[in-house]
Amino acid sequence: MRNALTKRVSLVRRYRPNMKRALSLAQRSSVSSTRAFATASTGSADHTKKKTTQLRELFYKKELDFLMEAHNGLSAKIVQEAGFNAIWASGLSLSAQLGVRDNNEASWTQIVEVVDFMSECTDIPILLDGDTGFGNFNNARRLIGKLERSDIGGVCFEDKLFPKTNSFIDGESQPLADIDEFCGKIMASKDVQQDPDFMVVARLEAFITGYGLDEAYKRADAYHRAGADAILCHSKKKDDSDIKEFMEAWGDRCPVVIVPTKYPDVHCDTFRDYGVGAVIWANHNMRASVAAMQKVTGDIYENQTLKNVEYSGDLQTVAEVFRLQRTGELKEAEGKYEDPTNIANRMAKAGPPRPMANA
Ligand code: SPV
Ligand code: MG
Repeated sequence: MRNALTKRVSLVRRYRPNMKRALSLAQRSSVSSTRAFATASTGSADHTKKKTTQLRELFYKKELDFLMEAHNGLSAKIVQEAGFNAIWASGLSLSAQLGVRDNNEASWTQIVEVVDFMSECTDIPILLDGDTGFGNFNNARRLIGKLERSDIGGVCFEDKLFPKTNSFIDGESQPLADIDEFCGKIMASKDVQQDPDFMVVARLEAFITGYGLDEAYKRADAYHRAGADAILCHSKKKDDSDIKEFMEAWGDRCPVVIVPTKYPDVHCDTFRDYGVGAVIWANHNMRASVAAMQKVTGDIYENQTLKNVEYSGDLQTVAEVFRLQRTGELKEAEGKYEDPTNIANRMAKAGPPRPMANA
C-alpha cells in the first residue's frame, strides 16, 4: 500500500504541470486517484464511491468545487441534501455547538464522536478541521486512525501550536509551528493512513500571522514535499490579494483550497481564474443557526407564547425533522422485526432447528 501511495504522490507531483503527460501516465497507472485527477471529471460526484476517493477527486479535478460547513449530524445531512459534494467539519463550529471555545477545549475524542455521527448519516465526504493535530505527530496519527474508522474523507492540519486559537482572534500574535516539526506531522499522518485516498491537507497560517508570500511559499513547498495532498491557504484580508499572490506563485503544483470568510464579496469566478481547487464556506450553518435560535428564543421569552413563532414561517415543521431523522425507515423496520407474522414467516423459511455441528 505504501508503494502505491508513494507512486501516486510522486506521479501527481512530478506531472501536475503537464496535464497531457499526466493523463497518459495515469491511463497506464492502476491508481484510481491519479486517473481522477488527470481526467478532470465533470458533473456531480458519484456518492457511491468511497468517501476518501470522492474527496480526492473533488480536490484533483479541474473544476472549482465547494465544501459547506456542518457541525452535527443534522447540519451534515442538510448540506448533502442541498447538493454539496463535501462537508467541512469546522473546528470553530464543532466547538461552538458544544458551547466551548475554538481553543481545543473539546478533546479530540469528543470531536471524533461528533464527526462520526455526521459521517454515519451522509454519503458525501467530510474534511475534518483537525486544528494542529491535537499535539505532536503521534497525536495526529492517532487521530487519523480513528477518522479512518469513522469513514472520514480527510483531515486538515494547520501550522500553529497546540492548543490553537481561531485565526481571526489576534492572528498576528499566534506563533507558527516549526517547519520541520509540521513536516514530521504530515509524514506521520501519510505513513499511518490505511486508505491511500485519505486526504491530508496542510493549512498555511503565514498570511494570518502577518508574514508575506516568501514565508507562505516556503512553508507550502515544504509541506507539499513532506506529502501533503493539498494546501489550504488562509487569509484574513478583506480582499483576495494574499490568495492571488499565492496562486500566481504556486501554479498547479497541488490543489489549493481557500476559506473566503473575510473576503465574501469576491466572486468565485475570480477564484476559478486563479486556479483555486476548492472553496470552503466555513461557518455559515453554525452562524445561521445561532441567529435563528436567538430570534425564536428571544421571541418566546418576551411574549410567553408560541403564537408568533409558530406562524412566522421561521420554524421548520416537526414532520420535516422526522423526515431528516429517517423516521419512516424505523417504521418499516418495526414491521419487519417486531410483527409476529413476519417473524413467523421468516422462521418457517429458515427451516427446522439443526443439531449443533459437534454435538
Ligand atoms: C474553522 O472553520 O474552524 C476554521 C476556519 O478553521 S476559520 O475559522 O476561518 O479559521
Ligand atoms: Mg478551525
